[in-house]
Amino acid sequence: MWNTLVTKIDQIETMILDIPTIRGHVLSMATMRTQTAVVVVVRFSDGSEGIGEGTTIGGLSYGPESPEGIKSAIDTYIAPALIGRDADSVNAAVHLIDKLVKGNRIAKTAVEIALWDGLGKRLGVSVAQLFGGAVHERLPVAWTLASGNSETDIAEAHEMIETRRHNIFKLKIGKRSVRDDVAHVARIKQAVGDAASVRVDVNTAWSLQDARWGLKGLQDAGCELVEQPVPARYRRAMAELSSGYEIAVMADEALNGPEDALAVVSANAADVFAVKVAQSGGLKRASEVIAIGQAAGLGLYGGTMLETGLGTAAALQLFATTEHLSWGTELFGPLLLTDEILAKPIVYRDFCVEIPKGVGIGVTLDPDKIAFFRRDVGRTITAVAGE
Ligand code: MUC
Ligand code: MG
Repeated sequence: MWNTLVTKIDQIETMILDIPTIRGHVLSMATMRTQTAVVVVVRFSDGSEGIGEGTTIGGLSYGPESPEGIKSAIDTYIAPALIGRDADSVNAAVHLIDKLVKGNRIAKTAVEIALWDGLGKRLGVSVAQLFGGAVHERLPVAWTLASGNSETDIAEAHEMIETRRHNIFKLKIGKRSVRDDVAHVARIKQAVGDAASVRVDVNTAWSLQDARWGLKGLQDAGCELVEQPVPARYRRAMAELSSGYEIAVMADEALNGPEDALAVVSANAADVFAVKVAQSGGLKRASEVIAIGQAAGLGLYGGTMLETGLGTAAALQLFATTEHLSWGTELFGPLLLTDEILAKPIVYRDFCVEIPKGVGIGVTLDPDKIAFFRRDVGRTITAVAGE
C-alpha cells in the first residue's frame, strides 16, 4: 500500500546558466570569460523543494564532463531513476545512482546537493547539521590571480589586501614557459611580501622534468604550495615531487572521489588534498575524501569548481564541519561573476567567507536572475571558453 507519510521525489528540473566573469580568467588550458552552471531544482511530494548545482570549468577543457553533458546525464538517466523514490534517504539515492550511472560525478553532485537541501529544509536544520554540526562560522578564503598579466595581478592583489578581502593568492600558471612562470610568481610574491600567502596551480601542464625546475624556482621565490603540477595519472611523478622539495604539493585533478584519495595516499603522491565537492561526486563522497586525507595526516584545502553562490554554499556547509582545513579554502566563485544569482549573497569579509546560516544549504535563488541567465530563454552566448 502507498505510504502517504513518506515524502517522495516528484520532479527534477535542470537548467543551464551562462554568467559572464568579471575579467578573463586565464588557466593553462583555457581562458574563461563566462561561467556555465547547471542548476537543479528537485520538487518533493510534500511541496518542499531542494536546489543544487553542478559546475565545471572551461567547457570540456578541464575535465570529462561538460555543462551540456551534466544536464543531459541528469535529465536522461538520473532523474527518471529517482522520480517516485523516498526523498528522505539521500544515502539510498546516492547508492542507486552510483549503481546505475558510472562516472558523471558533477551531474550526481548537482542532484545530491538538492536532496540534502530538501532534507535539511524539511527537518528545519542546516546541511552542516545533517553532517554532524558545524565547527566553523567562517573560513579563510583565497583569491585566484589569473588575469594573464603580472602588473594587473599585482594591482588586484594589493586591492584585495587593502580591502581585507583576501590575503591568500593562488596564481594560475602553466601556459607560459617554466622560466617565465617562475619569474611571474617571484614578482608577485615580492610585491605582496609577508602580507599574503602565494600558491600556484599548474592545472597539469608540466612534465616531470618541467616540474623539477619549476618547484625549485617556486620554492626559492617564496611560493608555499604547488597544485597539480603534472597530469592526474602521474602518481609516481607526484610522489617524487612531494618528497623532493619543501614546497607543499597538492592533488586536485588527481582526486575524483574516495578511491582516488586512497590511491593518492597509498602512492604518497601529495602533501595536501584539494577537496572539491563536484569532483568527488557530491557532499557525501567529499566527506569520505576528507576522512581519508585526515586519516593519512595530509593537509586539507576546500577547493572550488568556480561555482555560483549555490554550489559554494553547499561546499561551505560541508567544510564548516571539517575540523582541520589547514590550507583554508578558495570558495570565491560568486566573486568572479558579474552578477549574483542568490537572493542574499554569501558574505566575504576579513579575509574569510562566512558559512550561510539557515536551513538546508542556507541560501535561496533570485528568480529574476535565474530567468535572465538561463540559456534556454533565448540569450545567445559566445564560446564558453577558448584559447
Ligand atoms: C582549479 O583547478 O583549482 C579553482 C580556483 C580557480 O581559480 O580555478 C579553479 C580550478
Ligand atoms: Mg586546481
